[in-house]
Amino acid sequence: MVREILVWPHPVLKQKALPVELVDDSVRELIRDMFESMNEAEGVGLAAPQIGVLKRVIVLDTSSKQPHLKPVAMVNPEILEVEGSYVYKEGCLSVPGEAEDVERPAKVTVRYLDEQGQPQTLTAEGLLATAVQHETDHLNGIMFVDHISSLKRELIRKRMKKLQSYRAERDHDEPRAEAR
Ligand code: QAP
Ligand code: CO
Repeated sequence: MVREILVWPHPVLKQKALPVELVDDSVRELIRDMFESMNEAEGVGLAAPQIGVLKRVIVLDTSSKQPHLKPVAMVNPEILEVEGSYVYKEGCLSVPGEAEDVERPAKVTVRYLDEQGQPQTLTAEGLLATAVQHETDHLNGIMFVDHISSLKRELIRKRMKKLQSYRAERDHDEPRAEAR
């Protein structure tokens, strides 16, 4: 089922997600919903808090730009090692229409549980390395806009407020007074 993606600065996006105790059918259903929601929105990554679920689960699919890589779901991901530096113009499905340069390590080694609950270790470079870091940030309440200047962040905050009020009106809700 495609789920609604929360728009920053929704308060849930500031919260820390909880570890998954057991990878059971409910977690596999969550993963399926996350893939469906990410694919519908044409994203390369999605974290559970973005659909309002405060669990440590992320999905990634950079195969459009890294054709040798397959979509992957990670439960309780932990970045063990990082190396180098890489700048990528990042976006986020929770910050629609915005993109800004973010510098992060170029290469990461991440340990996680797969959909069967089996521990896995993956070393990623390029877009996938950026995506792993962007999505694990979400599990700690960190957004890519927390990595840019406060001036840019506040401009984006204003545009998100306008977008939200436009959407509310379109959906026949009341526009928020301060955004009118
Ligand atoms: C995170 O972001 C990411 O504004 C995933 O209008 C970003 O999939 C990982 C998207 C960059 C690595 C590098 C954003 C789609 C998708 C938008 C996304 C939009 C439509 C963002
Ligand atoms: Co994001």
